[in-house]
Amino acid sequence: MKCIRCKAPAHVALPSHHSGFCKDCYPLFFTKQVETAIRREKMFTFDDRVLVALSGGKDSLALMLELHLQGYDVTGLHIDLGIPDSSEKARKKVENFCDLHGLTLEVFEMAKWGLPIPDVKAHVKRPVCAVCGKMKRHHFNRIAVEGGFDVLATGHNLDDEVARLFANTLRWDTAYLSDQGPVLPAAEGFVRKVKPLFRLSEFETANYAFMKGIEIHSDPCPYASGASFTGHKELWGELEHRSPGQKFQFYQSFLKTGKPAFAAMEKETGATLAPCAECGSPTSAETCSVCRIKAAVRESKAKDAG
Ligand code: Q46
Ligand code: ZN
Repeated sequence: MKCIRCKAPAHVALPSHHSGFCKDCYPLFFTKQVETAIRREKMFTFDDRVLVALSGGKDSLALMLELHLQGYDVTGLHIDLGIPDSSEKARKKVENFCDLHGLTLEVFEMAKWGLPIPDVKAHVKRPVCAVCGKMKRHHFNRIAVEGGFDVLATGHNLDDEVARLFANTLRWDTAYLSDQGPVLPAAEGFVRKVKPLFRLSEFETANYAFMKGIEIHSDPCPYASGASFTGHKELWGELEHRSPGQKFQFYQSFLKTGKPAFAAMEKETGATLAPCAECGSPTSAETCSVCRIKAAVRESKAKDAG
């Protein structure tokens, strides 16, 4: 196969795009996809301050580098979860990456805030990943709002989005289906959230990270159950193999026809939000779920100690 741009031998084959690219042209394809996502979905402009959530994995670092190279005003935000061994390594990768590219980075430490994830694992009965995810989303939003950022960008790729959409569809979870998409508009207490990599697959993002020489944190989290959409991703991998382009079509069709219908349904049932009495984040209860979890862990630890 030859590179569709320059006719040199292709390095990466992309059946869903009926094309292939050489090493030099592939990053241009990647850039184009990100540009298209930002422009068509009106994600942000060059005047906006963009906070980028950085886990240390390939997707978030690839996104940060690409937005920086395109000239956007980006700041990285890493949440140090306080998980022994794992969190130090992830943080180091993010810090090294930002140093290397001269990028501004903010680090938020869960341990200093009073609730490292090992405490969640030890004291909360719910699955640790559900609580960890909730905590991360809470702090991403809070820090973006408090820092006056216009938008929060995350490295979710097409595979992540399709797997999540599929899981939401299997449950016909109308609340999640009404919200899912590459852009979640700003609302009272919530910053706008965007996913500029939603047109690119995990394979395509990994290729970009590799070609750009990005050093990523690839060790799995020691608390990962392995269940997080892995089965759905495998299923979709099979469908995509049989019929290249299926994933993108499924997602795009949902955005066009499914999402507006679910959004209209939810509009009628949506809860009203007010600031949390503890932290000020928007919530439908008096205190938000994150503050309630933190208080419950504090109580449980006190009980154990005394
Ligand atoms: S960090 Fe947190 Fe993940 Fe570890 S505890 Fe689960 S959610 S697996 S992306
Ligand atoms: Zn709160």
